[in-house]
Amino acid sequence: MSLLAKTYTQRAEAHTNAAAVRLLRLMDAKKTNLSVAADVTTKKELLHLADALGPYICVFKTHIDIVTDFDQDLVDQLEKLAEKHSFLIFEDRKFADIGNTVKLQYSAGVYRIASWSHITNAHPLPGEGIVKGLAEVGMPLSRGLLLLAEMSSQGSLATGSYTLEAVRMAQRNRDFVFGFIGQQRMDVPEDFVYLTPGVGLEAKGDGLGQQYRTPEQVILDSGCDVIIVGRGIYGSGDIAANAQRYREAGWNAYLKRTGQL
Ligand code: S5P
Repeated sequence: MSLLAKTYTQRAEAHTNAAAVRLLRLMDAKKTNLSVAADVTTKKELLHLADALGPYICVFKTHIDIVTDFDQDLVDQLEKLAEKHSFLIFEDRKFADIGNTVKLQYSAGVYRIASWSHITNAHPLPGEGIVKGLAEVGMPLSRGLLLLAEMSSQGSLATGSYTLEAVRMAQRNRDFVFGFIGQQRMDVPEDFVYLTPGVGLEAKGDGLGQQYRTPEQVILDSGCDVIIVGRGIYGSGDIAANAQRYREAGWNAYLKRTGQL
């Protein structure tokens, strides 16, 4: 059976990374492959989005360093909401330094990301030491790492041989790296989970280089697994209704892909 015809649950069986197994199982259980990108700047807004959108999502993606009034209580409350609604937390930190530095950025400082974020991501740019450094912190905590193989933004330099090298780096570190931030699935034998930003049902871009595709293009045509949606959900109108629309579009595309619809 081809990888793309398999359900998330079937794919979970072949994964060894704890975060990947949890994610794949909870997507089928909750019937959602939607992740919300909560790019808001106050604790109140962030917690509101997590509670209001929690029922519709598999992953709550944060940029914790944009929250002006960050404190430990925010993290405590976010973890409670993750339990309540059964979603994983993904701090979109995009690490990009040498192994020793990212190890400290991941474990220490004000945010102590590794202590609460199930998933984080890194640019492969500095070379494999970045994965090794993050793994020293993340593996004992059963965390998972995504490599940025491609970006959604116009003019991105992460293309061609850079993207191929990202995949090779992931193949060599499968215990910790379970997938990618990318725009299209690369044809390799290993099962990697693809989380894909740059998703919008209406807008085509944002005037600052962002480029949007539809959930169907992402899940069905490009073979990715999770749609990441930010402003399409919280930008205007009823956020729960918006989330439901994206959830349905993403889920139907997955059902079509796996022959369930
Ligand atoms: O290539 C990328 C990678 C990421 S993680 N392009 C992106 O847009 N992102 C993130 O996805 C970005 O940091 C933001 O949090 C989200 C997209 O938000 P939206 O409002 O454009 O949907």
